[in-house]
Amino acid sequence: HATRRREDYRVPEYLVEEIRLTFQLYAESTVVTADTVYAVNQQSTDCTGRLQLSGENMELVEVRLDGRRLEADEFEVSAMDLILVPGKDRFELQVVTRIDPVANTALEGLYCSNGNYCTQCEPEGFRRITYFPDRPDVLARFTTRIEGDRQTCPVLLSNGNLIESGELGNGRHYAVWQDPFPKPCYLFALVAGRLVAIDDTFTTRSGRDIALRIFVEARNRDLCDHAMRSLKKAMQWDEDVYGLEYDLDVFMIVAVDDFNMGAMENKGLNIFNSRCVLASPQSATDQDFLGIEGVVAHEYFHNWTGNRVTCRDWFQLSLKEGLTVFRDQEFSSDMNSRAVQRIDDVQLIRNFQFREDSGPMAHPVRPDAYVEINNFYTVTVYNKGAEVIRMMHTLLGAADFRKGMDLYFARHDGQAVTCDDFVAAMADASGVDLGQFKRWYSQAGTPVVKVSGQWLAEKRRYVLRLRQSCPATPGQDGKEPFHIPIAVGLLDSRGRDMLNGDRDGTRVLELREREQSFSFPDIGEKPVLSFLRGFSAPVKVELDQSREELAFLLAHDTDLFNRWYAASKLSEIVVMETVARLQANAQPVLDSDFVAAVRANLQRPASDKALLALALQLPAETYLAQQMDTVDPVNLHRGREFVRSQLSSLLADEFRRIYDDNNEEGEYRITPEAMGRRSLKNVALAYLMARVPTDEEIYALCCGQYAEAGNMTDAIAALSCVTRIEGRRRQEILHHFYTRWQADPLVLDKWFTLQAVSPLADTLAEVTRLLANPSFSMKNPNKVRALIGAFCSGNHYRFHDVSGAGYAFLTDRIIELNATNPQIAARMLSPLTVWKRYDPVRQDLIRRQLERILAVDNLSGDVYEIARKSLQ
Ligand code: DPP
Ligand code: ZN
Repeated sequence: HATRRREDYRVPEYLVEEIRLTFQLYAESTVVTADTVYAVNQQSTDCTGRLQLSGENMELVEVRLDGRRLEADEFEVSAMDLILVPGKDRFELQVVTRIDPVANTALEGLYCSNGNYCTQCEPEGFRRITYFPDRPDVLARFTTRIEGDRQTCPVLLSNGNLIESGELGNGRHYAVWQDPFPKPCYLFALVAGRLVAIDDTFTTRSGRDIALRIFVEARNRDLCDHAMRSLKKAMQWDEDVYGLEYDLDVFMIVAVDDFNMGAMENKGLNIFNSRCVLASPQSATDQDFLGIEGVVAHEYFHNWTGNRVTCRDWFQLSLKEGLTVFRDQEFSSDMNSRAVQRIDDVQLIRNFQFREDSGPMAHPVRPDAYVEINNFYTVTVYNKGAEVIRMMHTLLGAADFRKGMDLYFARHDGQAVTCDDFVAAMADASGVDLGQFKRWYSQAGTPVVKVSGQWLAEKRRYVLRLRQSCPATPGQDGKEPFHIPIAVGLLDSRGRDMLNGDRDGTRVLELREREQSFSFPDIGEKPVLSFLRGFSAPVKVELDQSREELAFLLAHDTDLFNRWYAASKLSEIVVMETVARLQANAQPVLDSDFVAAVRANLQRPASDKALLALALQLPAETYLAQQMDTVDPVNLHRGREFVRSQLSSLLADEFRRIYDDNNEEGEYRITPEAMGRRSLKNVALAYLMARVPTDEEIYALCCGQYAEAGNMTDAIAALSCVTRIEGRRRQEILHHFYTRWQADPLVLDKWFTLQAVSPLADTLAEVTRLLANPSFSMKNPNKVRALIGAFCSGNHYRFHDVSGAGYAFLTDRIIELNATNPQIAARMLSPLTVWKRYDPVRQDLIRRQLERILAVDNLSGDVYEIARKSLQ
């Protein structure tokens, strides 16, 4: 398993002028003929004369150079590549390969899902289709001819425009697609199968009509409206906000059930995990609706940030992903509640990215080395990458940021470029010096900012002292200081902003030194500090604020994000205090000031119900675990549950009133207001159901909600409360749900997950039994994530059972998946990677499982890399 390094980048020795592909589709034996025109790259200084093409898992049928069939001694072929010496500067190579899409369980390259053909080529799947320079800096014009059976494959699709189609006899037909835009092969796509299309159109601002088509299996025909609406909104938004128009005449989305990722931005032919397309109020939750809108937009936005301007090499992945995540987050903020969107995005950073950044897989937003690039489609590259773009947006301001984007496209349209090129465009367009800022791309780890504030009464001055540091990460011992935008506000005793910053009461400080002070004149009373408003940088904050101050911020901060932050910080302090008492074998007690603050929050008229719902939720165990020196899963769970059940009893009347006030469900709508109301109601229900012992009337209320729910959000909310409580009725209601939704794999994913995250004692036994359920399949990544992923990553308490049974269970599954789908196997490893954070007994149990994984024969590079780094 070789390591690749960013510093070893060389420009390609040969470029591709065009490629003509012919696919003769047969289930177990598809023949691919690739006619490719190569020419020596004038920029290249390597003159080896060797043409080295990547290729894996295929049978090579024949190779022709300018029409002449090459003898076996005229090329070298290995398990990884094909090498020949063409002896000329420009030539046409024909490569014929044979592949088996049915046997392809890795879901990379060409494979079958429910009998339909589809492809996934990012990052390195094209090399499983034909021998080719499979790297993003080789851009080519593609023409694709597909031949297939008319009965089983009435629909034949590829990138670009359909230029020809017709009959072949023998019940077969063909279609030829041509993509006018040169692209790297990772953006190639082919789809063939029995699909139906949902059609619409979008007129661009220059007046071109674009045909929009979503292809699904016939049974899903009625589930595409939301995705189509989302697509049109995204197209409009990209024109309005960035002046970016779509460039082909047709834009297609295809939904498939078996897919490793969420979706893929292939030029003009996006392929989606059906989870990110299909929705109806009966079968999808509000979160699903929001997720679909976000992913549809994300893939659409890639057309400019990713496709028109692409990456030079895979170390630059965040160039397109960080930027495109930032764009989809902003889109969703404009379509829905900005504050709620921000809180959701920050929770992802705090719960998962911070954990990655402090563990053995910590890597910079622009990694320096990898064994398997699939392992670097991470929360760091994507979500921290988006935070890095967001910080530039904050430092430059919206207008200059837009100028930077315009310059980036003007300079680089049609090119494969680097993160440095992007930052250079931003710096040149704005005049802002981003030299120090670029450390966000090269240094891993989460910076810590220590804060102390002092009000000098006689000088009427407030002084803020900030100190930054960043812990060592693998391969990076010392770190240079970061350039950190810190948005702050100061509130007076009535909760009014005291600063006249550029953005109503908020000032953005630029922390560049290890230690720096900022002084605020004309502060006539002792202010309450509202720090890191809107989470203006992905850092950990060390700031001693009293519970009174936090309660004050929760009630008054003009920055809605920071109100939520204060609520979350307050709950964190109270839960961790309870955990500490449990660890000391002391009786836990709930802080009455905390209860009073929550009560006041419940009694205040809620202007934004979704925000209130978020403020009421206690931080997740995966987040709280990071706050412990040695993670103690049992007391962590007990402490958090104690706080939940205490709030439930002490505030039962308030929660009941909130539930009743928000229970009216007229016609189902997915507006931010309606979603906010549902989430507040369901948070109240969850608290009511958290009372120990269960209140019978409430239990009946919850079952009633399940039985009468007209939408999946309410049904799942009720079901999820019931699955946390042992008993016969739990079995009945789970059985009812299963029977009702047996034919809908996406809904069954929810059913698997609910059982996997249950805190009940026999959850692992139940999860193990569910592996044998006829609706479960280890071949389907959604099912693996819904059951195994949910248990191991979403059930911290039961997964970390001190018997080690959870660890052994996961290891067995990883070893199984290693042989069929290495990408998914490697993903599943993540809860084991942070083993050093646990006690010696658990450490030892996990380490032995990691060693067991490393001893497996034919271990994939994907799994090897993560297991190996975890043990180092
Ligand atoms: N499908 C992945 C995404 O869009 C990889 N490009 O983020
Ligand atoms: Zn993406």
